[in-house]
Amino acid sequence: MAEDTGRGASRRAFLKGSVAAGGALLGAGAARAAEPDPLITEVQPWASGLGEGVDATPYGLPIRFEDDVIRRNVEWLTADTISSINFTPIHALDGTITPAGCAFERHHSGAIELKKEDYRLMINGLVDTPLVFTYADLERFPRENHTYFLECAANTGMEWAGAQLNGAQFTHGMIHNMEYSGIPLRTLLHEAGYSGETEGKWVYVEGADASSNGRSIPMEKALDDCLVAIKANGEALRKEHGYPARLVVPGWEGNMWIKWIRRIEVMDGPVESREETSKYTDTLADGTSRKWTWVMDAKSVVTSPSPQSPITHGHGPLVITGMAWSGHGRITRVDVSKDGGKTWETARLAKQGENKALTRFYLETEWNGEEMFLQSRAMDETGYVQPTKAQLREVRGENSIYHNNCIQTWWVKENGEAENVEVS
Ligand SMILES: Nc1nc2c(c(=O)[nH]1)N[C@H]1C(S)=C(S)[C@@H](COP(=O)(O)O)O[C@H]1N2
Ligand SMILES: [Mo]
Repeated sequence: MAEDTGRGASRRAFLKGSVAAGGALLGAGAARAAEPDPLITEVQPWASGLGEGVDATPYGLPIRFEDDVIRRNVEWLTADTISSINFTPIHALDGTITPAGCAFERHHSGAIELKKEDYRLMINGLVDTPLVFTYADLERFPRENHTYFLECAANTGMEWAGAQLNGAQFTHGMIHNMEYSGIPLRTLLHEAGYSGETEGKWVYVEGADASSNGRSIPMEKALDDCLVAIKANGEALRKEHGYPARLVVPGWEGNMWIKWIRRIEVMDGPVESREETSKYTDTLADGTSRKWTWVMDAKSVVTSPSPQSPITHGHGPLVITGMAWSGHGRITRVDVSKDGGKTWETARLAKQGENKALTRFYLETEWNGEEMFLQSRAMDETGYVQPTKAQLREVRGENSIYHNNCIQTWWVKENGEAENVEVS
């Protein structure tokens, strides 16, 4: 009881403080208090008639007032809409689950429409019993549910040489985080008689689209936590995310998460297809390239305030929020800096970090109109600390596109607007 009373008291103090600050600095709060507010004193149209019936929205979309919370693309980045990418509006979302309707898409040859009835998944190569599964077959295997982030290796790739795109959606929006229901790849490989006693040390996975997006995955990962997912966030995968089935490769770069997955070949080595060698590799300062970089290192970004989510409410309490993730496991801590990395405060994690999934962080603070150089710095369970841009450049040079997990800086100005900048 005593504890409850204590908490109530401090909560009241906080609210009182916030009203006082608003009134003193803006005058707006005081003016509203003096005049009767018609939104309170008068009967409003929405209270004097009927709302829509329950049959108006068999499958609902967000209310129209939220119609700017949409995927966007960067025109100069996408030559056409077929081999294309768009970005999740992370600046406007909260929590960790990305709604499928605005989760970014990346296609090498467009999004295809593949009926469940026409769906086939083949497992062949170095297995005892090559098999073909229909969609109905897949539904009869034991399923698991896991939430994972998918980050495109190119996320933040335009920022290597300098601060470029003005918005978290564009700098960090090639990511989504969904709860998948799927069959462990291990289960299907064992069903096909894969025993581990063959030369089969790799799987080559490909999709049903024209690009096929073929990728080689070491058997260790295939047997560990990969899933053939048939649902995301509780519902069927959206067409653009690989309906009716996609591969989930937890913590690994997005291009390996084969959509519309149609074939898994067990092989004795990697295929080294065009797209897994000419792309998604990191060219270093001396011109040599790293061969495979599968795991997405720990990373974070402040989503609000940010260029597309400026401070509009004046001085006083401010909620700084963002998200953090690591392909190596759980996020254990996120620090926030307001002065470009000179000093740090530890943020509050909304929930304990989940394995290879987004973690939401908050820093409740007071803002009195001073400019800030806002940064966030993620740490994961391996002890890894997200590097600064300078630290990353020291190791990687500036020839890279992919795998940029550096600390991001937003310059929040005195008027609450924010801009993508670099601090040295
Ligand atoms: N079949 C197929 N799978 C694919 C691709 C593709 O073009 N075809 N693109 C890959 C890339 S590069 C990424 S980043 C992710 C994007 O997944 P999303 O569209 O669900 O965001 O899918 C991967 N899987
Ligand atoms: Mo990607």
